[in-house]
Amino acid sequence: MLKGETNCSKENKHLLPPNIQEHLRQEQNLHPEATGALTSILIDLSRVAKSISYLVNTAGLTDAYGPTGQTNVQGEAVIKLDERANEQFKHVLRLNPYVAGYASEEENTFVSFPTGDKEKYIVWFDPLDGSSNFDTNVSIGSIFTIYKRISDVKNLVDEGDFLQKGCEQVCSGYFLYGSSTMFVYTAGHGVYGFTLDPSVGEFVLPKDYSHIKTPKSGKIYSVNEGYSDQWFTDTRDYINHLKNRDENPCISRYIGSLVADFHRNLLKGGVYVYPKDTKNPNGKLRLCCELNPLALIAEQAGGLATDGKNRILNIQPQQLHQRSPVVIGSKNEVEKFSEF
Ligand code: FDP
Repeated sequence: MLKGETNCSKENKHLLPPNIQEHLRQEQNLHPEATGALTSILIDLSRVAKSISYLVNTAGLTDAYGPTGQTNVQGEAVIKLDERANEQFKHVLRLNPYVAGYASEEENTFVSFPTGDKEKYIVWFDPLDGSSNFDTNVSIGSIFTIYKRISDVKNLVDEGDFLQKGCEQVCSGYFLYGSSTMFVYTAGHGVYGFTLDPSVGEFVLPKDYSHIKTPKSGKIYSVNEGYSDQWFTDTRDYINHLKNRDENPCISRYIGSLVADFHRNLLKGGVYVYPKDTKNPNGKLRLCCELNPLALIAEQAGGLATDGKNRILNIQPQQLHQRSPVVIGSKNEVEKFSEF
């Protein structure tokens, strides 16, 4: 030990927080049955996060703002970065030896890769969520989820692989392009949030973001109140209750970027609601590529996610781009919705 150095400082002072590769290796070592496939996919996804983060941060310099002129499968205007982010995911997943196919929020149907014995996972992703906020430099994100394929490995993946219930997810997460870029994921053993250190180009795990837990109750409600004239009574009564309850009345926070709204509420506590209403009988958000991944994160952090009645993770998807209403966040506030 050097002069003046304590045991404590010797252990911790100059140690870097683990980067994502080190963290995933450690996690893999805890599971002797692990083959390294999931680690490999997550490391590849962290590269996708870095490249999209770069595209987001330099968009004003590279003519990346604005629409392409196309509309996607949802009938929404595709912006240039939607397309570029989608390409980043596809390119990296196609080269990963463990991925048998993917489905994207931006594309009509899934894509299968020629398979051998190794390709046992499929990946669902939303390449750029909240993209209508992008041109104005508001926080946006990407969402992904990974399932084990259930079809025979001798065949190409089929639709059934992509229509699994959310409770079958092996791992899910999101990238948040905010005041810093974050990579948040769960593989069913807690939620971890990495921050991109731009000085070295690595995702590192700050101590406070290891095993993220969401407060059991919170005072934020997030909903687009511009649609309140279209709401059904249950939603209206519930939101009124949150605002006017005696203990801890809620305040409104709504960015209109799902990942950013979800992430804030995850850390601070509260509830995000995208309800069904008279114009949108199934709400707006997509079950497979948006709600299931976030529901798994919410539950792993101690929160809940329902469609108002049913656990999101128990819903059997019937269609690839199926929508669902959602109430997601702190346990107390989500449970309260069922009383309305
Ligand atoms: P966007 O259309 O900009 O991609 O999933 C779509 C989404 O954004 C979410 O990110 C966001 O929370 C929601 O739509 C916002 O919808 P409203 O404008 O209807 O509130």
